[in-house]
Amino acid sequence: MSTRWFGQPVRRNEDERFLTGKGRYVDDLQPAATLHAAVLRSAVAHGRITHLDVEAARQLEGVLAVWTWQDLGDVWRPSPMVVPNEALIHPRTQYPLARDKVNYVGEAVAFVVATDRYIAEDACDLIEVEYEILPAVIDLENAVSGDTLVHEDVPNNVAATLTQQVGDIERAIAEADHVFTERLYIERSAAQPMETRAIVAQWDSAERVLTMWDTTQAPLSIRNGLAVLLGLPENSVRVVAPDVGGGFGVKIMMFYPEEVLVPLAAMRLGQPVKWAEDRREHLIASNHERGQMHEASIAVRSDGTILGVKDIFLHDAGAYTPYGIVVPIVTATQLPGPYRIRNYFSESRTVYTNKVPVTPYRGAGRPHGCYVMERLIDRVARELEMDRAEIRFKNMIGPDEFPWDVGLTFQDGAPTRYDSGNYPAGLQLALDRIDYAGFRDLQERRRREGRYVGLGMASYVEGTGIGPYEGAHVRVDGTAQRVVVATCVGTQGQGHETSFAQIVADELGVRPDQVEITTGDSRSMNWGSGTYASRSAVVTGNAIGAASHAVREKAVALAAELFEANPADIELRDERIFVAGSPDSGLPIWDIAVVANPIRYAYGTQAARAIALLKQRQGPPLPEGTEPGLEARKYFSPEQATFASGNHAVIVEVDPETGIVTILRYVAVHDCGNVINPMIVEGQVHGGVAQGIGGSFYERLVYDADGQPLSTTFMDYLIPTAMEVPNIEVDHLETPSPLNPLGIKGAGEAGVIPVPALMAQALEDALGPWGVRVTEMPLNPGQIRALVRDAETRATAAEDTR
Ligand code: MCN
Repeated sequence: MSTRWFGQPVRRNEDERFLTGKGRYVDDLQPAATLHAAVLRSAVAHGRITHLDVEAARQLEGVLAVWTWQDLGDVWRPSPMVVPNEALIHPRTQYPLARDKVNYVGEAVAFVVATDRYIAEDACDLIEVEYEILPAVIDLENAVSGDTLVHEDVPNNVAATLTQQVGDIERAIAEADHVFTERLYIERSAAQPMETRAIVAQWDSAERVLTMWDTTQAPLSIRNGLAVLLGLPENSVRVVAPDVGGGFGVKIMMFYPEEVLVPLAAMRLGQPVKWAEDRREHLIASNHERGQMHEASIAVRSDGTILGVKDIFLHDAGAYTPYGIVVPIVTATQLPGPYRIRNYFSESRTVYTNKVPVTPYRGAGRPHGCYVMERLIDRVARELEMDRAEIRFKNMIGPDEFPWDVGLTFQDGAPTRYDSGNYPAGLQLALDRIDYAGFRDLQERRRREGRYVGLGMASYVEGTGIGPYEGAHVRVDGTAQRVVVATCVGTQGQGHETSFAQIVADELGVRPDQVEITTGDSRSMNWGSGTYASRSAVVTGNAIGAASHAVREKAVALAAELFEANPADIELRDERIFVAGSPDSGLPIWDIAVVANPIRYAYGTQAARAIALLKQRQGPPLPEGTEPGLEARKYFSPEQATFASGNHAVIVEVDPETGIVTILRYVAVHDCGNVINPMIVEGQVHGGVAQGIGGSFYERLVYDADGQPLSTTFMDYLIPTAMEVPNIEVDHLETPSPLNPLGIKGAGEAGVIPVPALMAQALEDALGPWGVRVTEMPLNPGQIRALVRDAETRATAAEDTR
């Protein structure tokens, strides 16, 4: 019996390496004579550099270089604007080292290279730097109205105003029976991968080749950018992302200053240079996300039909916009979610503040959009006294309404057009799993015991798998009896070595553990862009599918010739290639790879029978028009995003005295089209939900009024642990995407998206007796307790006036 690997919960090929401590991370690399770098960072949020003296640092024994901006020559250029947009009229990107002004605490001011990290850090302490401190722009609303400017030439600190609309929102509002408005806030948080950022660079002056090992999610983009910046041919720069301990978006950036400074130092000093970020640096100087303030209105009929949504919001960009306005675009275009919204108006202002720059972090703008939409629906349900599930079903796009054009332009410039899905079925499944029908009884019973439980539900749609393209090279190595696959996406824990191998295994009739996937090495593929936007399964997966298929066709053609059979009758299964009906008479696929390489079989191999068969033929060793080697390279370029979706439901218990929330049950119904590996997808959903729980209750990046970050260690910035993350029950719904041959949609970010929305609703439900209203996230126990107290005070005041 042959197995179809696609769809199976195959154990991960990479796990043995990780679980036995054999992973190879950047900080594990220690080429001979490696030097170590450290960065002096701004201690003030906004200031002019009035004095900068590095002489004492240069004199310290063991120091090889201390650079300020003046030492960088031509390389002192702003980092590229990765995703330009017409609406972004005031783009600003960061220079590798600040010149006369700093714009956030953590901005790089000077760079030191020494024989060890201790000396490099000591040298940083010897650098004299003085600032004229300027008022800091911290609060989002003050930023747009105040006189204080982050960049003097950007009026009101507004980098971009983006309007997206469909239908006629003013008419919808005028015709509505009710219009409800909410002010909603989501605070900053950040990815916090287990492995912080790290770089090792080595310059081979004889070969004139620069090799950089980097925790980046986009090795090819970094390679291309570095080649331009350093004036080297592209193939003289090799960027490798080896094992990477999580990225979640924060490692997609191009360029962080160190990605320029470390390779430059390696070239100039002629010795390898290493820089590995510590956690404090990561918290204060690697990019953040979230941070939006919305004022949103929903227009409805009395029966709960949504007529339109209007959303005006401020997006905190931090000090620079290296990733353009991708995050607010995603928020705006994904806010309508699975609902039939014919009239929609969104206006975002992207606002500079004196904080760490904002670039996409898992979910990339979607948790905020989902939060706003779901909060609005909850408000309608409450005001109209409707069941919250019923109002959702009433307004959901039906399974027969695809393709559904939301009428907006997505982050890739293509239409936000949902390709397939079944949103009501997903919600129903989540509600059945969590026993929504029986919940009111449970809630009543618990309340009688003095316990407060609440249920939440939330739904989202997620654009995944955007272009422009990715490629793959698939080669059967007959001697090693392995299939070797090169891609150029990076991997940070997503299990690509297994899920991609499953696609290959099906095409070539081998096992996934016989397929070796290389990711993240710019030498193995020349074109591609990276791992982000939950795109690798869709884009690389389909490129791998196409390349494996091409290899299969080549093997079939060769075998047909050897067996004097019709190609249509050739099958591949269990590592063998044979004429249908007579598997025993076939050959191992590995032998076909050997005969596909006439040079190799000239040296003698074990594929004797295949060679003998081949020699019986007339003519050249390979059929005419056949290239040697059982290998192929293919690319896949999707025309637009494919839209995944999901529905989560939760039951929480809240202690009104302490504000502590316990998650009693968590159900995630997820639709990412055809699932390659359900176990991996479940892991992806689990990880996303855990980060969503962090963003709902624990993770908050706090700045004081002067722009000093207060969350600079894991004592202050709390990450949920296994104690806080409940058992997550995952169910898959599979509505294949019609936009790619494998019918896949992305899965990597999904889990995180609906969590704050869901938790807000569950909190309100649990604290129903107090009439608590949730308008911001995250909420810690003190804030939840304060919400209860405020509600009590309001109730007492109302009593008194009566
Ligand atoms: N998959 C599948 N079937 C599908 C869709 C996906 O089996 N229908 C599998 C894929 O083959 C892959 C994994 O699920 O093994 C995730 O695939 P995909 O959704 O394509 O996401 P990417 O591989 O492009 O990864 C990026 C995505 C993003 S954007 C963030 S952020 C994120 C995430 O993945 N960061 C992660 N998941 C992460 N997981 C870990 N462990 N670490 C991170 O940094």
